[in-house]
Amino acid sequence: MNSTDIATVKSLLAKPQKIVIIPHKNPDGDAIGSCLALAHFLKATGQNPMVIAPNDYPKFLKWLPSDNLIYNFEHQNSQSKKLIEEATLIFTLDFNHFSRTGQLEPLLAASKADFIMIDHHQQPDTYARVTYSDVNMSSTCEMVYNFIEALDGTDKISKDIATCLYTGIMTDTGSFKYYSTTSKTHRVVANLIDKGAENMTIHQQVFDTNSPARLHLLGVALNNLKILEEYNTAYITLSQEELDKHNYSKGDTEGFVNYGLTLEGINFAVIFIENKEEGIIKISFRSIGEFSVNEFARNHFNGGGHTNASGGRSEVSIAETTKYFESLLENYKLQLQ
Ligand SMILES: [Mn+2]
Repeated sequence: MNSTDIATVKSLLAKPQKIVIIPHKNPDGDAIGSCLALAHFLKATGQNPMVIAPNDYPKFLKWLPSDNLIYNFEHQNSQSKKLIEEATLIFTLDFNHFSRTGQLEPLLAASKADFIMIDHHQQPDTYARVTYSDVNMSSTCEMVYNFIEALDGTDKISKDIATCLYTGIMTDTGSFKYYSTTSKTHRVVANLIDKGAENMTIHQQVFDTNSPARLHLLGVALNNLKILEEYNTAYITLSQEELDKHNYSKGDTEGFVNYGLTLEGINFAVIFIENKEEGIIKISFRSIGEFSVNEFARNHFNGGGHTNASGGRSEVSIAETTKYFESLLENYKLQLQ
């Protein structure tokens, strides 16, 4: 953030505001972690913020210190609507276009509130009064740490805030191994541990609380893995029937896509997951190196994200989707080497 932005934020927060904080739809660890951390921080400064998630978040994040600061728009619909309509200041975290919020989009578009965007995705929209966007950042949580630091607020970082921020940085960096993980990221994380984040416990809460059904579903996913050596590509499919058979619940397939990248020589990994209720195939893309899955998802699958991690969707069957996907690879053969 530049000094003008910092001054603007300081003056906005110098008076009592009606604040809501919004993560993207299907919020992940970084989205929920950053929103809750910011909510706890703003509360510590005397504000009274509320997080409104467009829909539910995964079980492996439910242990985060939320202190009833979070509404699920699908469950607390009228309360959430009212809060957004009355808001004077709206933070949008870990996304940069209203369309990423699903059903919240028309409410946000109609709002007269001042917007503050904190986000690390590419090609940010221009709706915010203050846009803190940096695509080189590991995570929105690292940016929220910087944001708090810019407001001279690090002494207000409680154990709860540190825990939320640590969780988001850990999940968005693949446990500190992705390209975007810098020495600065590690310094922030070290400070968060000093502020009380219990790194080992957080890791266990997120990664070591599998149900037997989830591990069996992973077995199915790995069994379905298809390797296209010619294109240094591997992909996984999961049908609705396979999900149902293993009592699928939200978040169960988190991280499955990454297994493709653990194969030697594979630079591009994809997972196609059928969602009968929404009538779509949900797709996650991951890459190693310079091949941009952000552009790939934008160009072919109605999505986007980061250079090495993105998402998209398809409205035809899994079989048709993967056939189309395979047909695209010839054009990218060189880039995928
Ligand atoms: Mn993120």
